[in-house]
Amino acid sequence: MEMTLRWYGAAHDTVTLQQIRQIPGVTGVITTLYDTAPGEVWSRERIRAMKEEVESAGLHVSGIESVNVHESIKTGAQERETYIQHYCKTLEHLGREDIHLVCYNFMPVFDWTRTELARMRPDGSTVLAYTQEAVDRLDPDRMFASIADDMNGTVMPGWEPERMERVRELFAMYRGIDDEALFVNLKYFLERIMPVCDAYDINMAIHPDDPAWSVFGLPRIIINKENILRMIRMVDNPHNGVTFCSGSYGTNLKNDLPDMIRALKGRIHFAHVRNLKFNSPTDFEEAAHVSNDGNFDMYEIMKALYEIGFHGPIRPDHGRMIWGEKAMPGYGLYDRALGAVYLNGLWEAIEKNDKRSAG
Ligand code: DNO
Repeated sequence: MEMTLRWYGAAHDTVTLQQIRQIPGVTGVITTLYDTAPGEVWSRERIRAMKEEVESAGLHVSGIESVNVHESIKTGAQERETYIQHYCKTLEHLGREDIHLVCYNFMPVFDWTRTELARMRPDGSTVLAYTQEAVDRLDPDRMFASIADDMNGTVMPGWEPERMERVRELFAMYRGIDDEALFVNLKYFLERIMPVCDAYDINMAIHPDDPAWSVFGLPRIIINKENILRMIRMVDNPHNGVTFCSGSYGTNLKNDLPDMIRALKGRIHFAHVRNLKFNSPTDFEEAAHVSNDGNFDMYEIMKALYEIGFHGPIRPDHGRMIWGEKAMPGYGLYDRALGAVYLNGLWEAIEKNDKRSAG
């Protein structure tokens, strides 16, 4: 595996490439062209400039998170043909620039959902948190307004003001679309892009829905073992793979994370590894990466990844806001750096044990 950090680009991130370069064991970044709209074709020139910037800092681009999917593709609207062609062009351009990993999601309207961006933990750190009660009480407009003030002056992925302005219209587009219809539209999209992925060796890595259940009555399908296996099998091509995100699948305590990892052997192209602390099954907050700060056994998660021969990029994910840092919530430098070092340490121990027992 390769340890990486997510980076939003110099114009959008509070963390610099130079800082990332100083985290021991981190060799690559996962990045994007943050100012592109879903459906836009990414030019080769812009991709090349992004790569050169990263490489001149002594790092490399390990993958893209995300190339966002236009809503018309998710809803199966007529304009999807144009947007699928655009998506294919972007994939081709990435492949030609030697980038071979693309993370995306198929969540209607919202990307991930949280109800608080700065919940205080007993040690004074702040974290992203979710409580179903708040979602049941608020409508999406009001929820957006209540969290917009906590973004520390940044724009969070999935919560861009342009998207929020269109929230009602976006909800209307999904009227009549249930989980089955969303599966059909995902299959259509994947079948159309796979030839390009084959030609340019692009690994597609779908990100799970977060939280892993329906919010505001919208359909959500990438939520558990059964559904993700269905998705893998319905378009049976090794380029059709997943981002294994422990923090997203882990929102549903019924999901057995190491078991899911083993079931997805060969199809996990990218991993987000983080921990959650549950106060009740429907109230959770994000935690430090170490096992004893949350509910997950991080050793078992890393061990399962090791055992399936995972060799893609891993990134520590989110993390607490600590030591007075002001950054995009979940994307500060300090706690993610601690996470990277911890996860690298776990991996090293697992690898050593394995080699020792193999004699
Ligand atoms: C949240 C992220 C997601 C993820 C997208 C992938 O912090 O994990 O926004 O990047 O869902 O498309």
